[in-house]
Amino acid sequence: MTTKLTELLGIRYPVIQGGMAWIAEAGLAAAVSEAGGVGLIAGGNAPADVIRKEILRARELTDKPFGVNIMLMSEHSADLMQLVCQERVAVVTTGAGSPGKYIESLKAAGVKVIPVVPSVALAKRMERAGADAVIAEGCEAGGHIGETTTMCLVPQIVDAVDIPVIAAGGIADGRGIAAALMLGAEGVQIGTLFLAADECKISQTYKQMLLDAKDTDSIVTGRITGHPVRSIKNRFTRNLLEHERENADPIKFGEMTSGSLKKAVVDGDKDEGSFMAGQIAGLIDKTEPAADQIERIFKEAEGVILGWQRQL
Ligand code: TUI
Repeated sequence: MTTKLTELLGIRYPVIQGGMAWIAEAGLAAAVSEAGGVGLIAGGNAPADVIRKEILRARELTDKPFGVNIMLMSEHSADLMQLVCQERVAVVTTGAGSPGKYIESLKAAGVKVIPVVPSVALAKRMERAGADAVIAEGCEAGGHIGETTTMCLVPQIVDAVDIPVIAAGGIADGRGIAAALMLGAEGVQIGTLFLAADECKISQTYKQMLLDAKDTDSIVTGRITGHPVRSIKNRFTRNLLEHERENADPIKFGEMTSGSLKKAVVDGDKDEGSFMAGQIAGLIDKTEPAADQIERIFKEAEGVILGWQRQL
């Protein structure tokens, strides 16, 4: 499948793996890249020396292009920007803020820049600042999200910018990919499905919660802090929502959420962990190697598109 994204990055399938903090390590990134997509190492809140080791480890596992996701709320984001320039990583995606001030130096180092944007206004700003593409991420996605759905966000951003638009949020099979392409996207970013990849080393509890999740099992917390997060409903999300309704103290909220993603990913603490996942979790019912996931969903997409063309 050839699109502006496959041409921009020199890849086989137009899919970028989500930059899931604490989760997306070299092993997953390399597996996705080896399979023909673009794997990402998540910077999360980690310092640069940790991510440097992950970059070197990914290079041992694959000679295909991979990237780093830089979460701009991290205190280490400026150091990570320097690191990816030094290491000349193929591509950087960003989340939870605007990477505007870094784009010039990234491009000078030959790093492709693809910011995640939750709005038309930020997409336009990123295009003016020199971004190579944007990821339009709808609020169906897991983790930190904006307010607009993928279905509404993607076509509006496609109309507003000339750079390629990648659709994200709610995509986990070939129908989702085909729909994204119909909306004018040049590719997709997929996070939640890759939680079920064999190479994704999260706790068994996290995997099982993902496989068990139904359509209505995710919920958004944290609106009072201005940083809403979607995760799978559990005691932790119930406590947070109760706090939001009754006390609404953002500082206490920060204390309640601190360390909760690690509790999900590493400890498998089903009551106190933050099990970030998108609304599409309900569609995911099996684990398999990342390469099988990618081949399966793109074969499905091709089938959906060809079947639809035959009807015309
Ligand atoms: O970043 C994500 N998803 C994430 S980051 C994360 S770690 C975290 N944990 C708790 C609270 C906050 C973060 C977990 N999941 N997706 C990309 C994304 N970026 N979604 C929304 C945005 C975004 C929001 C505002 C991007 C830019 C933005 O700009 C505001 C501005 O500066 O104009």
